[in-house]
Amino acid sequence: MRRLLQSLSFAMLLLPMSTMAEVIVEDAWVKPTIPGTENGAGYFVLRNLGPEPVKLVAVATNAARASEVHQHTMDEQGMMRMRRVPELSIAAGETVTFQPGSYHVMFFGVKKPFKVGESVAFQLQFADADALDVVAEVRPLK
Ligand SMILES: [Cu+2]
Repeated sequence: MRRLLQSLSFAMLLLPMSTMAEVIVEDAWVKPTIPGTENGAGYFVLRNLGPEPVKLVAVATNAARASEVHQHTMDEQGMMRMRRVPELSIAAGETVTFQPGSYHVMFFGVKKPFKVGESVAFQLQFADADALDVVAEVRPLK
């Protein structure tokens, strides 16, 4: 029994969770903050290349007082609203695009204005994969 436990834990050392989950971020950018406002938004393409689903559960940054994953939705009156997404599941092989009018990272209380040409660093945190550090370029809205 003891030997079985030892070989089990050895096998687990050889196969850490982080080698199973493989999530990548591409094309990260944030829009410039509007003068006089203190909220910002960030966008990117999130790809789950691994064989297991992953769950995005938090965003951390030093560039703002708080940051959250948000989704834009249409309400019954046809108005665009946004709501916080506490957990975003990404299936194996799935790509989720964060873009204006859809998913975005919301920055509350930016510490200094986001200006075109500068960059904003943040970290995506997953329930079941290693955190991803992202550096997003500030780009004008097209
Ligand atoms: Cu938002």
